[in-house]
Amino acid sequence: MNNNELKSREGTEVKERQEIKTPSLYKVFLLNDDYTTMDFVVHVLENVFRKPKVEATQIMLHVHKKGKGLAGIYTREIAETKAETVHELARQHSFPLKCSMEKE
Ligand code: TYC
Repeated sequence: MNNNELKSREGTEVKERQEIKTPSLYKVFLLNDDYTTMDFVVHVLENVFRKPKVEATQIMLHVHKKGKGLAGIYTREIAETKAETVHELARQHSFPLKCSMEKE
């Protein structure tokens, strides 16, 4: 008898229809622009994406040189909230910093 099966009182095995779905994951990218300061991008990577300073600096420089870079991978709602937080923080500081999301 596995996890999805219960024993009824008559001793008959009854399968419960329990669907177990693994959530889809989404990549959150930071996009380069000409106006957001390097310090602010590093601050966002440290405080929103919880990256250590050295890694945050490496990601920021990658975005600066290549145009975009991976900030983190999350389930959909968490990825959406991270992107919203970045856009709101950027807006508050009058920077045009943007994120994008891609389903893995
Ligand atoms: N290109 C910006 C500058 O030269 C720095 C920057 C890096 C901006 C990464 C956005 O996602 C970004 N000040």
